[in-house]
Parts: sequence; C-alpha cells; structure tokens
Amino acid sequence: MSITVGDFLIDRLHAWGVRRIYGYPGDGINGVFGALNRAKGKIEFIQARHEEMAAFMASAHAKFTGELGVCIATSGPGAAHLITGLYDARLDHMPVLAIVGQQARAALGGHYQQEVDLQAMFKDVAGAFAQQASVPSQIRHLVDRAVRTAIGERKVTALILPNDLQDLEYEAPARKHGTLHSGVGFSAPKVVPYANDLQRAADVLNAGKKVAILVGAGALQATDEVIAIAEKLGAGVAKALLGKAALPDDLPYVTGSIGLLGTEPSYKLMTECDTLLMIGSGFPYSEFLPKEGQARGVQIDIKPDMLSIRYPMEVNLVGDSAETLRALLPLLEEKTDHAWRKDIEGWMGDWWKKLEKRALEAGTTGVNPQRTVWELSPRVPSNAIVTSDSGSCANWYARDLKVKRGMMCSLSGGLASMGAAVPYAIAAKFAHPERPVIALVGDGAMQMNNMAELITVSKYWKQWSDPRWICMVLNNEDLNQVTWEQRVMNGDPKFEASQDIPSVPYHRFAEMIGLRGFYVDDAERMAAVWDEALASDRPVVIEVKADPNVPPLPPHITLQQAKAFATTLFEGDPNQRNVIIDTAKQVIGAVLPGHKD
Ligand SMILES: Cc1ncc(C[n+]2csc(CCOP(=O)(O)OP(=O)(O)O)c2C)c(N)n1
Ligand SMILES: [Mg+2]
Repeated sequence: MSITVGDFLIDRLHAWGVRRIYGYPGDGINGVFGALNRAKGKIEFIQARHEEMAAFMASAHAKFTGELGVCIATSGPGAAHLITGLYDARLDHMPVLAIVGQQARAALGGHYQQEVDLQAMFKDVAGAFAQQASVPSQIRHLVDRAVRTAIGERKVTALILPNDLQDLEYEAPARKHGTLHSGVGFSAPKVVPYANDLQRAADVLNAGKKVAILVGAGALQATDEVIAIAEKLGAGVAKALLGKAALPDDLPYVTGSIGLLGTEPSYKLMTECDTLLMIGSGFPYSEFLPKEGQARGVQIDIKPDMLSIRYPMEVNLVGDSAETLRALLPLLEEKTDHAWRKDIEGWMGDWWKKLEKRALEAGTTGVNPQRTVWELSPRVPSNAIVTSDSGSCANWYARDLKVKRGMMCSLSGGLASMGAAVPYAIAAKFAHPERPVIALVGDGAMQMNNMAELITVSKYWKQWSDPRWICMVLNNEDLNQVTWEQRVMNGDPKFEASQDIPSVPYHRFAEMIGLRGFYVDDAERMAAVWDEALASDRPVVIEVKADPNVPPLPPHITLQQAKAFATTLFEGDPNQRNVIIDTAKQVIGAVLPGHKD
C-alpha cells in the first residue's frame, strides 16, 4: 500500500521515539496533519493557542524528559511565530525539532501568499540543521538527520516541507548515484575525560582550602555525585537558575541561587573562595564569579564551547557531569579543616532568617510577593514541578523557593523570555501527569500570552491523572522587574507609560473557563490558599494582589547603583512614598549607604 510523504514522516518520527507533538495547524502543513490523523494516536498532537507557546512546550518537554521536543506549524506566520520558543530551546541547549510547512514548490520565488524564505529565517535559530525538502525520496534522510543532530548535538533543527510535497507518494531512495540511505537510532556516548586530566583537576581541588562549586542544568542528573564531592571537599554549592533542582536547599552548604536574582551567601562564596569547580553551567554573569586570579578553576561541561568563557579555568574537562564526578571522587582527598564549611553554614543560617523576615514584612500596597513563595516552600510536594516566568517572580522563585529532593524546576534561562511559565507548566504536566505542577507568573506575562494558554489547560486537564495544576499570578499592575531595573540600573524614575498595565480579574477568567480561581489580597491567607490549591480537584489560578514596591534587588548593590536609586526617589517617581517605606523594610542597608538593614 502506498503512503504519503506525510505518513512516512509520522512513521519515522515514531520510530525515533517521538510520542507527542505540540503545535497549531494551517493549510501549509495540512498534509502532515492528515497523516497525524491517519496514524490514529501513534503520536499525540497537543494544540497550543499560539505557535510560540508550542515551541516553548517543545523546549520544556526536552527539559523535563531529556527527550527530543517536537513542534509543528504552518508556513509563513505559523513558522514565524515559533521563533522565540525555538530560541529559548537553543539558548538552553535543548534538542528541539520544528516541522513547518511551506508554499507549493512551483510557487516558490513568486512572492506568493504566505511565502517566506524559511531557510533563511531558521538559519540562525536552527543553524545546526535547517533544510527544505524538494522530492519525496529526500524525506527519509532529512528526518533522520534533523532528529539525530538535535539530540546528538543538543540543538534546534528545522524541517521545511512544501505543502504539495506532503501529499505526494513516498518513495524510498533509489540505489543509484546521488541518493542517501539513512537509518534510525542514537545512543548517547559515555563521555569521561582521560585519567591524567582528571588527576590535574583533582590536584587543583585538593590544593584548595576554600572550594566553591557552581552547578547548572548540566548537573541535574548528578545530585548524588555533587553531594559526595561537596562533602569530601568541604565545599559550598551555589546554583545557577537552571540548576535549581540539582541540589535540595535543606543541605546546609547549599547557598542557593547566584547572580542578580541570587543570594548573599552565593555572592560571598564566590568572592571569598580560593578554588572554583563549575559543573554544567553557562551562568552568564562573570561579576558574580571570583575575580580573575583569585581562585584556581576547574570546569566540567559536555559542550566544549561552554568551557572557560565565564572564568579562565586551569583545567577544562569535557564530560558528562555524573560520570566525570564519579571518576574524580576517588582522586580527591577529604578536607580535614572544616572552617570554610562552618563559615558557609553560618552565612546560610543568617540568610534564611533574613529571607523569612523579609517575607513576613507587610506590603504597603498589597501582599508582599516574597510571602507567596515563602509560604509555598514548606508545602510544595517533593514530586512537584515548578516553573517561573521572567519578571519579579523569578527573584522570589530563585531565592524563596526551597527545593526538595525529587522536584523539578525550570524557566526560560538563557533567553529569559516572558510568557514561558504556563506553556512550560503544560508540557510538564503532559510529560508527568502524576506530578503536581505550579507556574509562577507576573500579570504582564499573563496578559502577553500565558492567559490564552490557560484555555489549553481547560481543554486538556481532564486527561491528566492528577489534576493539580496551579498558576499563581502576581497582579501588581506593573511590569515590575523592569520598573525596578529602570530605577536601580538606570537611575530613572518609573516611566508610567511603559510600565503600568491594566488590572484584569485573572481568577474570574479561570472560573469562566472551568478552572478554579482564588483571589488573595491578605498575606495571612496565602498559606491556606496554597493548601486548598494543592488539594484541588481541578486546575487553579491564584491571583495575588501584589505589592509593586518591594524591591527585587541583587544581593549586593554597587555604589553607583545605590546612588542612581537614591537619585530616582527624589526625581518624581510616582510610587515614591511607598517605595521608600517598602525598601526601608527590605534592604535599605544595602541600598542607601549609612543605613543598617
Ligand atoms: C518577551 C519579552 N519581552 C520583554 C522582556 C523584558 N522584561 C523582563 S521582565 C519584564 C516585566 C514583567 O512584568 P510582569 O510579568 O508583570 O512581572 P512583574 O515583574 O511585574 O512581577 C519585562 C518587560 C522579556 N524578558 N521578554
Ligand atoms: Mg507585573
């Protein structure tokens, strides 16, 4: 029986292990959708509200499963909509395949309707492999190479399929000159450095008296190994945002997040250490790492191009983090001096108290947003998946959410795009329907696109074995993270025309589409609302009337930033009074010289 190119594509993706595709239809890709339909559920199709969201879902699928993520869209506008979500995958090194339609072959080059030069458009985001098919016998090797390149190189790839080609009869490549004969299959290799390189790394680590470890997404599968190494070396461990779930926060030497959204102990760990071991992290901000020359450095990364680009390392190891750490462990000497470890534990004890104090302060104009995540920490189930959007909530996610062993967490890391938390949380739920999933989102990001994806939740939630899916929205009527950046980084007052956003009843919208809604304008109710949401029989939206005047400030403020901030307060910031009051409660000692916290 003959099959179409579309049928072959679906069969081949199935042979590669693909079981779910996120996307949106259109006539440019109908030949593939017809094939998906004929395949009768061999591959599940999940309909997003927008192609960008489908690409975020594919990226999150890769993050939460380790598998290839696949998204699909029509030609022209559908393909263009995918781009931001694909960049999210690309910047976080996630294997994602985009399948897009194109105008009919005979029309190409004719300024035809929805004709966009897709190969040029995908060239950057899917530069590893972006190919347009022109004949049926080509499809086999194009799928094989697109999939193998994506998973083998941890990159984004794109397949562009002219619409008339999709319905043509599939032809196997002939046995003749100028044809390709490809096959299915890929097994990741075990990548471990040579013994002498491991020894060089061990020598550096053994010589150190104050070892700091920084873990990123590359350490997510190496929890036991990082713990064993940290304990042997008496080290503290800071976590880049994408590595938040690599270690639980109840370990006394884990200093939590690093960077602008990070903790003071992580900052101290890096500025006071004499040795840095970086594992699977592309954390971008070098100013939060040791000063050049202060520490000797060892880095482990599976991707050679990520080595020694944030700090000049003495030993650069290409390797799988868990395997490499296991090979390194017997070469390390147990530290006998525990002073450094004691210092770190002391800092952490103080830090958690400080965070609690900050979280329990009352807001001037709404609920203190730190309180929302602080109350979640003791309640979050240890099998939960938590996602965060880009915005002030990412600060509270980074600092106040205490990760338990077994949890998974992620966000748009490298791209730091708004609008990823809900699609991430949807993909998390499809990948792990038995786990509770929680998305933390700002109101600006909600209005940008997350709100529409609640409709996707309402369409599918009854299929999920555990219906617990929670979206918490911080309704602060402000693009707050950027408002604070304007104040602190630029020394400008809040620009209301760009920063104010309208209030929308998110909880009522949730109720209108069959979900459950909670509205919280009293911080004292936050704990009880989490309890109710975590026991709900359906997905929940918690809308929190949040105080926009609580500063999501970096752990240390430079003198220049402090001056800039102090100046803005006297230059007509519309929220001046409440900003001063809330800031005084939070971090005035850090911001305004001469005051104590
Ligand atoms: C697509 C995109 N556009 C703009 C930005 C810049 N940006 C980062 S955070 C932010 C404000 C987010 O506002 P909201 O979602 O309301 O969260 P809040 O900070 O108020 O809690 C903006 C505009 C971005 N990261 N991504
Ligand atoms: Mg906001």
